[in-house]
Amino acid sequence: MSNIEQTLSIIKPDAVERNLEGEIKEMFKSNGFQIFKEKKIQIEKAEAEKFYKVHETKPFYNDLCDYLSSGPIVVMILQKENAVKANRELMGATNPIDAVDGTIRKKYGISIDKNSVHGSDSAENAKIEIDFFFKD
Ligand code: IDP
Ligand code: MG
Repeated sequence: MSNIEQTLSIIKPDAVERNLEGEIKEMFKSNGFQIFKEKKIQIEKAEAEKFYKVHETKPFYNDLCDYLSSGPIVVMILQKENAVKANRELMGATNPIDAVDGTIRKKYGISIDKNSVHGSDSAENAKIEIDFFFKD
């Protein structure tokens, strides 16, 4: 049975800053994702705090929110069969050191905090995150 899904992807400031937007989008497209919607924005720290609220008790929360709001990002709705899981696989592990060959984080990630991309971790969170950036 077909299960076309949408998931939220973000090209994070470290990757936008290194002009990797085009190459990363090409990786999504060549792996069968359709970029359904996209926009390049810079968010306020307060918005980053809201977006990453699930991590508010973590020691890295403040730095994470400073970082996500530190420069332009590209937010995208990606569409594909089982897009949530497929995107997590293409992104690779949170820490680029642990990411396997062929993944975006292996290829472009600098460190656990500057790991180039965000991707929703469940279908439920994908809906919440898509609404967060694209509901208007
Ligand atoms: P994910 O991005 O692979 O879903 P999460 O555990 O949801 O990883 O963490 C969100 C983001 O927080 C990560 O992408 C990374 O940028 C940052 N992060 C996660 N763990 C650490 C850490 O131990 N130190 C610093 N930053 C972290
Ligand atoms: Mg996550």
